[in-house]
Amino acid sequence: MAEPYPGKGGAKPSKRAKAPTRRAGTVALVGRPNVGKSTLMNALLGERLTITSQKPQTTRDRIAGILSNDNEQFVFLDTPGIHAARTKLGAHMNALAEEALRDADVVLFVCELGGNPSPEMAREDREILDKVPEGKKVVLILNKVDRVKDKGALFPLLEGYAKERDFAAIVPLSARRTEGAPRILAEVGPLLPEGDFLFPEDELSDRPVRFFVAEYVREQVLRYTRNEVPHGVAVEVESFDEGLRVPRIQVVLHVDRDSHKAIVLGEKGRMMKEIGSGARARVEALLGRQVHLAVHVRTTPGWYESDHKLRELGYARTAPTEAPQKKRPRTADSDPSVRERKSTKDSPR
Ligand SMILES: Nc1nc2c(ncn2[C@@H]2O[C@H](COP(=O)(O)OP(=O)(O)O)[C@@H](O)[C@H]2O)c(=O)[nH]1
Ligand SMILES: [Mg+2]
Repeated sequence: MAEPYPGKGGAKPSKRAKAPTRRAGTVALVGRPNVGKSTLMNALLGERLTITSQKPQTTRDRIAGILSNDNEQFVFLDTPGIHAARTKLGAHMNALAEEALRDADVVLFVCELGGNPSPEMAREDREILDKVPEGKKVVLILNKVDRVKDKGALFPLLEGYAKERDFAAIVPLSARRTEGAPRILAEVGPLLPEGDFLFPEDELSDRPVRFFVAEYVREQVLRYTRNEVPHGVAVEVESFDEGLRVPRIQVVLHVDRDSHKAIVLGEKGRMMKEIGSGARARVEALLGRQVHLAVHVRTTPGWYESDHKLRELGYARTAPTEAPQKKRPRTADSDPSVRERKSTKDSPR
């Protein structure tokens, strides 16, 4: 009698037909400000999704970046750097990061290396590591290895850091170059819990496009301004008219003081022009289509100290004092445009 299923005789068809295990989970990128968390997230996603800069406290929110392959879905959570907060905004940022490191399935703990790194973990790093609950799966990322002059110094360093915790893996890399990304995915994949995908597989983020529009404007402000100006800036998308052939986006850039307004506008509005066109290019790259972007500047003194304003600007969905809640990123159909772009990119034309 002919065997109904190809392959070795004897095995039960149900076993052979079994689908491979699917895994999905949240992976929080945490660490001090400026160690390269956002750069690493973009390297992992293969997209310049989140904003990065040379200035600390660039990331103010917890932002999910989603990467799916056939059997694994990584929901990376980029978080603000944990720091000594001086404002309500700062406290809120720390709370977001700490919530992410408690709730995520896996933690990517990012440290940076300097030219002559010490084999001992810095106190500030250790303080963050101490916040990670016992038993959490932690992968240690030693970023910026390109800066280490004597690569031989890496061996004692790996040994020293390994004493701090039973890390699932230690990966030295340069997030600016993307070669390290496959290694991280290979280490983290098996650590993800078994289960169904948390998001549709073509989704890139849990955030709506308008969130990234605001971020890309802020990124340009970070790029062109100095000192306290970038920290006193918040961006609000007032309207987003998608019905037009070229979507029209109106944005308000809140600054802390009138003197900052003059700086951001620049001579004859020149700086504002640069900020607007830089941000527009980023939005167009994300959406894969042309947009019209108009940016207006408004003085809103002390917005970062006002609970009301923070909420209005989207920075205080969870009050820093609230008890931590087990939270999965939003699964609502909140970001059709980011998703749309992903699928067009993957399709043959
Ligand atoms: N030399 C070097 N610089 C890096 C590397 N990764 C990130 N950076 C830089 O470090 C700065 C902070 O990066 P960012 O991703 O914004 O840090 P975050 O605050 O931890 O999110 C930026 O200027 C990055 O270009 C790296 O591998 N090597
Ligand atoms: Mg960041």
